[in-house]
Amino acid sequence: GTTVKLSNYAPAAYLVPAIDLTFRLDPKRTIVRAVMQVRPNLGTPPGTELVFDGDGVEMLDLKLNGEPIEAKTSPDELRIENVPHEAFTLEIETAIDPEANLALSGLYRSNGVYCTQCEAEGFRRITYFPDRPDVLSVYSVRIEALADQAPVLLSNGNPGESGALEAGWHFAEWHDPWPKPSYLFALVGGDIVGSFDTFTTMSGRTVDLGVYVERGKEDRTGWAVDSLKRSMKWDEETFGREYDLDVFNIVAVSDFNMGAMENKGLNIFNDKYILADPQTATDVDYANIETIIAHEYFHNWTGNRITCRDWFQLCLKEGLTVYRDHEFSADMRSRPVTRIAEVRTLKVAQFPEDAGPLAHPVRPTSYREINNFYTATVYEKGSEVIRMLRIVIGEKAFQSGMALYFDRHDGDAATIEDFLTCFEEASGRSLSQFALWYHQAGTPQVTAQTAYDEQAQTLTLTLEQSTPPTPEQNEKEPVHIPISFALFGAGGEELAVPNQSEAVRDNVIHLTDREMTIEFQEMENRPVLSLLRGFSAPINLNFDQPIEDRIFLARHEGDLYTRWQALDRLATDAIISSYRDSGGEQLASGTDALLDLYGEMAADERLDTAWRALALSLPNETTLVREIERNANPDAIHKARETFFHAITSRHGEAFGILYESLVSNEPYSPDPQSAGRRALELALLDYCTMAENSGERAKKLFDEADNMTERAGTLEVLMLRRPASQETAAARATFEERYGSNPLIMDKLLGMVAKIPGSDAPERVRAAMTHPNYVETNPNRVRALIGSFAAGNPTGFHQPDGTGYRLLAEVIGRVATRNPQLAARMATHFRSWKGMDSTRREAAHQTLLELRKTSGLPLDVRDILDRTLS
Ligand code: HT7
Ligand code: ZN
Repeated sequence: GTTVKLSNYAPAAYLVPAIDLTFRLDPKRTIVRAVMQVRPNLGTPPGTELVFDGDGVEMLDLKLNGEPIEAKTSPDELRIENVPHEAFTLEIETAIDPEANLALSGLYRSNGVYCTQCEAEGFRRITYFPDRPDVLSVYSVRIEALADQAPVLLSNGNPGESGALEAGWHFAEWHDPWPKPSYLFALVGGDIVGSFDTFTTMSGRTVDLGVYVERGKEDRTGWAVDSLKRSMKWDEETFGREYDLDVFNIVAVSDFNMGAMENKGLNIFNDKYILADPQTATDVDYANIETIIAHEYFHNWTGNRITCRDWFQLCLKEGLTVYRDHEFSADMRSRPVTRIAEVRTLKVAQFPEDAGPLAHPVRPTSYREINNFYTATVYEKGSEVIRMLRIVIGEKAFQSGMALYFDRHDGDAATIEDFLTCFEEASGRSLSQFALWYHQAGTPQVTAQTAYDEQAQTLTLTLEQSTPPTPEQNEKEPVHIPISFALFGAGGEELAVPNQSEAVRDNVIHLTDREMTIEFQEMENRPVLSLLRGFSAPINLNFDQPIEDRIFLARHEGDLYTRWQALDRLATDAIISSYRDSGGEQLASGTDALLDLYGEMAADERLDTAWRALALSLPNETTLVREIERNANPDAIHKARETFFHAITSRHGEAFGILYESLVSNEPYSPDPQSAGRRALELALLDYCTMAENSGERAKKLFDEADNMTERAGTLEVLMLRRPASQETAAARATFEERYGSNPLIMDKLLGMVAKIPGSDAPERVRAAMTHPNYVETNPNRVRALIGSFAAGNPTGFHQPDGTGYRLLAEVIGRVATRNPQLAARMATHFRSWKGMDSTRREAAHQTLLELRKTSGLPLDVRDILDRTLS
């Protein structure tokens, strides 16, 4: 495969202002007739060859202005040498095989339902087309199908005519008035069932809403419909964005490569992110559904009305839309609690990417396979960059910049430069240094040091930044890092900090040079400094702050996110010290005050229960492994974390038991954040109690009595991970399998638990689970639940020193690669941290990767990841 470079961008030679598509749906041979209005782009010289993309399509018929024409056609390209230098009509008829399409890109069948996935380059698997986001067309679609096979026929836009045809066939027509790129095209046909509602927009228009699912699942759509209506309202209230068609449909399918897809007026979802009721979905499922529905809906403006000029600009829509869904969730739920979850995700998914061989800028400049750039860096770091932008230019300028962006670029295929220009104009500031966040890969490291001068009553803060080298970027410039901060007096009161300069204003330090020194004056006593409040920048902060100060912040910091951050840092440092000092066998010295804090926080009823639950959940093992950076031994990390967990348990086990009992409730299930918070705290405490009592009794009791999936799955997970070989675990697991064996999404939860049981026999356990009839390797949800959870969520199991974990992953990748390259490539990214392991593991991973790369016929998606991982 060749490398695509941003620097080679050139506008399309031919545009397609309108396209009429007719599909005659057949499982093995669907016929697609496309009638395109084509015209040369401005600046296209006469005589320029027309080149359209294709991917595995069979050409049946080709006409230009109604006449057959000579062309060079291959399955992956259409070339026509002599086309008129004016508008003309191109008619293309192609044949495709949806049932054989296991790559889940283009038109495929999921459980008998015809559906499409065209982002990024799937439309070319349907017909020949300039399949690039800067070619915008008005689509009219006619779908014909057997009425009993596909009674429901959907596409983008508004519905037109529909009716019966000969021999049991029927048809439906759709028209989308908004010009859109081909990646937003969608079609669905199947025996699916809709749940309907309406939404009245701010200008008083009625929009018909439909959420379609496979037959039999229709009573699990209520939460999705509710989330959609709240998203529509929120975008009107927050950004003044109104929906722009008469209908908005969502279809849930069971085979899908990602979470969901924002096709204009017809979002298609992985059904994991639609289906919910108290019996089958957990609180986390409810929260995920809410935020993903919002995300896809928000794309209607950030992505669809304003799209991307080319795929290098992916973060233009993805980073911004993640930012918007984060804000939505913060408004729907608790802001500090959602912020904690965001930062945890960033640290578990994006920081390791940025620290390893797959690191790339938020806006990359080259790729071999675009599907490999739907990454945590583009999405999550892309969102953090916008959050920083808001801090850097201030609330008012940020809001005007957004309004200007929506206004100026509506209907455009835009770039990051277009986006930033709006904020430069709105703020009157240059963003040329800030733009480095889009161009430089790697997580900046900031070192902070303080000195208090009692005589002069000053606190001096010295800051230093650097960004480590990343692939193809050795030298890094200093970036503009907004560091929110506060100073606290001994009584816990926040001290007023007068503005000092442009660089230190409104409780934000703008670190723009490599080094900076700040003096805080008139400090009668040594204040406690809280740095990086709210995680105001995606950096690694290296601040050698006295433990007492951190404990103080964990008690008194007024911002609840930052209070958690102080606690998280304390716990991380304690666990890493234990790892370094004793291989995790012994608790680090000086942790007494910290251990006390856990008891205090668990019991503090002034604090939100969801926050208390997060405070009790210790730093993630994967994050701890990354913090070690070099020669990591995941077994010792696991040990150190367990030792710390044990210490909390010994100190507070009894109190936690009493607290736990006070939280168990027989109120009927409700997914609201308060009730979810109560369950989260209850389950967090149960984990400690189960260890303290060395018994699964409490967990089994709640498992038996629970009326909802959150507590059933939560208790089963406590049992499976804390007491894998106990009687209670076996009994609960058997009941769970018996009750939910026929619901694959619930069985995925069990697969995830099996995958995460730590220890050397983990690979064997995963191998055994692979033989279960529920594990179907053509379905991405199954593979992600078992293999993804194992590789990403079980460091001791995956990083077995003898390489059995690595070989297991490699085997699965090898098998999946031939059917579904995108899924296989994503699984291959789990090797990304291999260089940070100790030498035994490193060697085992290296051998496995080299072997895997030798596999013949590996698709480009997988080769690209392996080549970069090994480089
Ligand atoms: N924009 C969507 C990305 C997506 C996707 C990309 C590649 C292959 C399959 C895909 N399915 C969905 C989803 C989103 O970010 O909203
Ligand atoms: Zn998105």
